[in-house]
Amino acid sequence: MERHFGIRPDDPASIAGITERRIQDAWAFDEDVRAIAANEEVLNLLGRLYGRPAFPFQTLNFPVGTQQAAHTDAVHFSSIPERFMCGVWLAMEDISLEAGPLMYVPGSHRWPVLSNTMIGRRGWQSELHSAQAPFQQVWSAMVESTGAVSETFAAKKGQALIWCANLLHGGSPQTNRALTRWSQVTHYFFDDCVYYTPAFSDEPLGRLALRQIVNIADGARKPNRYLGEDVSPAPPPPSRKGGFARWLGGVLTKRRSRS
Ligand SMILES: O=C(O)CCC(=O)C(=O)O
Ligand SMILES: [Fe+2]
Repeated sequence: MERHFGIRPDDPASIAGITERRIQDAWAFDEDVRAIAANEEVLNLLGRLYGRPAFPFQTLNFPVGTQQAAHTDAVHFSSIPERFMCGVWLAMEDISLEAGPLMYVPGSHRWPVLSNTMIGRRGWQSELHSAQAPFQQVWSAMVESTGAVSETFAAKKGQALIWCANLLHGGSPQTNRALTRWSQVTHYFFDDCVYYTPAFSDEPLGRLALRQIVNIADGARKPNRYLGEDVSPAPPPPSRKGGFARWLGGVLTKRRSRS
């Protein structure tokens, strides 16, 4: 991992100067990342907490703090029924307060889940540089109006924090640019749900940006299931022009007009 990011542990300039600040889905080529994501104890714990089997579907590895504004993962990854998603953030070293530790807003996981409808925005086939951006102001207003106070997680190596889909979390400011903050986030869904991206969906119109999910633990595809029925779109025909999104739009329109 250090080599991947061009970091030399004894060279603070190599840390301060890194250009790539995260790597997504390193599980596909790094067995350690995959093993952490598929850890049996974590899967068993999540299964007990949520009452459905959990499976990992995405990993993120961070060499340094993200300094991300507080957000929920529920705008990126949601499920039907809602809230069957969580993230597990794992410290890969003792995290200094100056390295920009993870922060979160205790209790915010119980707040309403924001949707495009609630903020007066159309999501379907929209383009965004960040799926979080349209919601940022409302999250800040919710924190202000409730008087909620954020906490930082000054984690020791090996400690983990589970965030529910709707928990506000982010990276606090990194005040020392020479410090690493090695950490891994694994995102989990639970069995027998529909998996989709709310930021690009208009739920009241039935326009769902469905996700094609693979279980990291065994590499198997996880179908989108609604009350036991497989509602996954068939894979796009290879020769068709116009991309997956347009094809998916067609599938959903046909499905709607049949019912
Ligand atoms: O590690 C962080 O600072 C936050 C990461 C995060 O928000 C995420 O992976 O969903
Ligand atoms: Fe997040």
